[in-house]
Amino acid sequence: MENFPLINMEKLNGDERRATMDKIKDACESWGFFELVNHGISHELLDTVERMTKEHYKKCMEQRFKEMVTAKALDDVKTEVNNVDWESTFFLRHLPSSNISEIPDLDDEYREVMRDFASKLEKLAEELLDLLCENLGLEKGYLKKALYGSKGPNFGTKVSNYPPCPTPDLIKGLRAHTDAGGIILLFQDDKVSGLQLLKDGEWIDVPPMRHSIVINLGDQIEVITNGRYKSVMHRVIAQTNGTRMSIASFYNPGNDAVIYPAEKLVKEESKDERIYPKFVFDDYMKLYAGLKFQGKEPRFEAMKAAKA
Ligand SMILES: O=C(O)CCC(=O)C(=O)O
Ligand SMILES: [Fe+2]
Repeated sequence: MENFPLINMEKLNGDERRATMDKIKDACESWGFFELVNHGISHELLDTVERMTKEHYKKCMEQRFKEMVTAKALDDVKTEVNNVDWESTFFLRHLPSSNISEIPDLDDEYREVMRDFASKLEKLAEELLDLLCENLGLEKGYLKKALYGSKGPNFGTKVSNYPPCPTPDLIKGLRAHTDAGGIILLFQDDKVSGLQLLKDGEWIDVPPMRHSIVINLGDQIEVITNGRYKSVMHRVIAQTNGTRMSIASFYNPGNDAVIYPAEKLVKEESKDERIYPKFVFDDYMKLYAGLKFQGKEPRFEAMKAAKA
């Protein structure tokens, strides 16, 4: 088994640029996931985000999670649970407009740190989209534009903690799914593991690594690249020991963005039998809300049927 793809972004500036671009290409084609180091976001900022997120969890979220577990009797399940996840989360929206000031229970300092973190991640996402364009033979800016719509992308952060779970074989931290959107940037706990991706029928751990950012591709990138790059199923296994922090930021199309395969990536001879539909992103999201934990194929099929 090959190793999980690790990309050192510093090498994009030197004579190893070509090899690094190839590594990104292979990761996009064969994994749908890769891990970045030397991504330009300072370790100091990452450490602050991690410390404050963990403090916030202890102070404001942990007790609430325990109460939810008791209320739903999840601490003593005997059979598999398929309708809840063993996670404690809250969501921050950054674009098209920020809601950080409206989220209750956050210290001003934490709000400020998360704003700063989000703006750095937004830049990193756009830099990555251009690297993907280069590898795909699309003009610079193509993917950003494809996701833009009339008001720019939806960009948001899901802050999660996965507390220790007595029955990880019966309840998932997060059930298997592909992400609906564009490109996802994940800052995960450097010690407590749990994230796995499905590759060639096998669940593979995404290894925790201090100060790294894990990237994965969503359904929209699969559609726009006409399937050259695929969104990949992933899940979180709850652990019996330790609370796992994960901060996933979703760089998604604008609500009214029209998503379809890039002309350049659709072969002349297969134009009559297009596999991927054309649709408005918001329509896809409405469907995703109810079908998240099923494969993406029924979603693509439904979008095709909706147009017909
Ligand atoms: O917590 C993680 O590592 C992954 C979260 C995730 O896949 C999601 O929220 O879509
Ligand atoms: Fe996900």
